[in-house]
Parts: sequence; structure tokens; C-alpha cells
Amino acid sequence: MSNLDRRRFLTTVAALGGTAMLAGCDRFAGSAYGPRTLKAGEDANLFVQRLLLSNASLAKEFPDSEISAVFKPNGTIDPPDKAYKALAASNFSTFKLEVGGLVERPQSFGLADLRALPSRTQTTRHDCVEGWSCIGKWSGVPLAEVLNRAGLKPQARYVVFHCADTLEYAGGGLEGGKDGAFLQPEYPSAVRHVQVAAAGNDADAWGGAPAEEPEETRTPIRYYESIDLTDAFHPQTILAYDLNGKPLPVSNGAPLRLRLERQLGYKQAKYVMRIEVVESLARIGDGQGGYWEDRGYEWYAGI
Ligand SMILES: Nc1nc2c(c(=O)[nH]1)N[C@H]1C(S)=C(S)[C@@H](COP(=O)(O)O)O[C@H]1N2
Ligand SMILES: [Mo]
Repeated sequence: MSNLDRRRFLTTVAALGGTAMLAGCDRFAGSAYGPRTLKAGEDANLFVQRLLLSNASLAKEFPDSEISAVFKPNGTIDPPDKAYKALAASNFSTFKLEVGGLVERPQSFGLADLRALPSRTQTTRHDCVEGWSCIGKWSGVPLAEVLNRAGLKPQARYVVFHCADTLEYAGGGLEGGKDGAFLQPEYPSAVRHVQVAAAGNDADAWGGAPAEEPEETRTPIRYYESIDLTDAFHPQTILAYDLNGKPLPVSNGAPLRLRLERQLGYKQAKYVMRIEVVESLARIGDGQGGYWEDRGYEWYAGI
């Protein structure tokens, strides 16, 4: 359903009134909360929510024949960070996804652990804000599986993804820095990587081994993103480890990247190292919920 269809549908539901709508709906007649819903008018809202949260809110999935020949890599395509380079050199055998913050049981998953969990495969279209799209087939573990193993605390509201790639340094340590070139949306990655070529001489934010040479004193700003719990538990929200049936290439976010199919490209965090569950986004980055959000992009990037 497109947004427009969805809006029309909601308008129709409103016009009919919840009860009329329910009376004509076989699917809900026998459900446990059907009778209660018929009594309580306000529960029509729940009905509409459930309906929208079922099939109607799934992003379109495509047949394999429509998979793009090349899935265009964008943003960081080869993280300059030393800790990441070491992981890549080990073919990510030492990779651990850390899950912490407002959870009952902090977790740490290697790639084999993640592959042993239930998986989901989906062929979807990625839409970048720059105006291009690609269709790819992603396989991974539903984020819900990972979060359920950790168990959310009652205050949990958002899920934050901390990535391995440094884009710039705090305080404008790089030419351009925060107040210069990096304000340009989607700054060409080739140029950006020349500028951050020295990244990674730091004890790093996602728990990798501290680097051996401590000369680098600047604080790296790494990519990060965040979503709310509705999106976190959406069935198409997965941590993908395969693209088109093969392990994710470095350029597309190896070893693990988020797929969140109802939002734009910049929400699809690549190189995910650590997941942090929080109550508020205020103290993450500059407080807007993502690297690009801190630079003016919308936090909710619905398609
Ligand atoms: N860690 C990280 N994730 C990222 C980015 C990035 O630069 N670093 N770029 C974002 C943008 S703008 C897009 S369009 C997609 C690109 O994903 P792709 O390289 O698989 O095409 O990743 C998103 N996730
Ligand atoms: Mo993008």
C-alpha cells in the first residue's frame, strides 16, 4: 500500500466507523479480541493499528529476477579505521556484535552465533536520498530475535546502531570538519576517505582493541543510526549478513548491516558493531539520532 493508499484507506475506515468496518470483516470475527472490540469504540483504533502493522505496512518485496546486477555501494565503502581493518583481515572471525544499554541481559554474538539464529531473506528496493535505487536480496537475523535474547528494560524506547567507520573528527580536526565540507549531504566518499585516511589510532567506541600507536588524540566521529521500537520489531527489520546469497562485501557493510525496508538509505547502518538500547537519543552524537540527522536530515526517513 502506498502512503496515499494508506491515507485513503484510513479515511474510509474513519467514514465507515470502526463498528461497521468490523462487522464486515471476516478475518477478525473469530479473534479473541473481536467481541471486545465491537463493544468498545476506541478499540477500533487498535484494529486499524493491527491491520496497518500487518501486511499493509510491509515494504514491497521483489522477485529475484529484479535483483540489480550491481548493488551500488555508497557512503563509506572501506572503513579507514585500524580496528576495522584488523577485523576484515581476519575475515571477521573475531567479530562480536555487542548488545547493551537498557537490556536485562547484555549479549555478544559472533557471526556463527548470528547465523545460527532464525533468519529471514527479503528482496527489497533501497532508495538513497541522492535519487538512486537498487534492488538486493538480503538475508539476516531479525532484530527482534536479537533484542528478545537481551530482553528490553521497561524504559527502553530506541535502538541505536554504532558503526565501525570514522567519517570525521570532533572539533573539525579534519579539513572541512563539522562546519565545512561535511555539511554537504552525501559528501563523495572517495574524497572523504582521503581526508580520514589516518583514522583509527584510537581506543575505540565500539570496544575493539585500542590501537598501538597513541599519537592520534582526536575523537573520531563514527557513523551511527537509531530507530524506535515499532521499527525495531518490524518483521522486515533485520541485521543482514548476506547480500544476494553471498557474505556481505565490505563495500556494502560487512560483516553486518541493518535493513529497515520502509525508510531511506541513510537509515540502513553498515558496519554495525554495537547495539545500544536507550530511553532518549539526547546523549548520542549531537542528539538528533544519527550521523546525517545531526547534519540536518530527518530522523524518520519514511519512504
Ligand atoms: N556505517 C555507515 N552506514 C551507512 C553509510 C555510511 O556512510 N556508513 N551510508 C548510508 C547511505 S547514505 C546509504 S545510501 C547506504 C548505502 O548502502 P550501500 O553501500 O550498501 O549501497 O548506507 C547507509 N549506511
Ligand atoms: Mo544514501
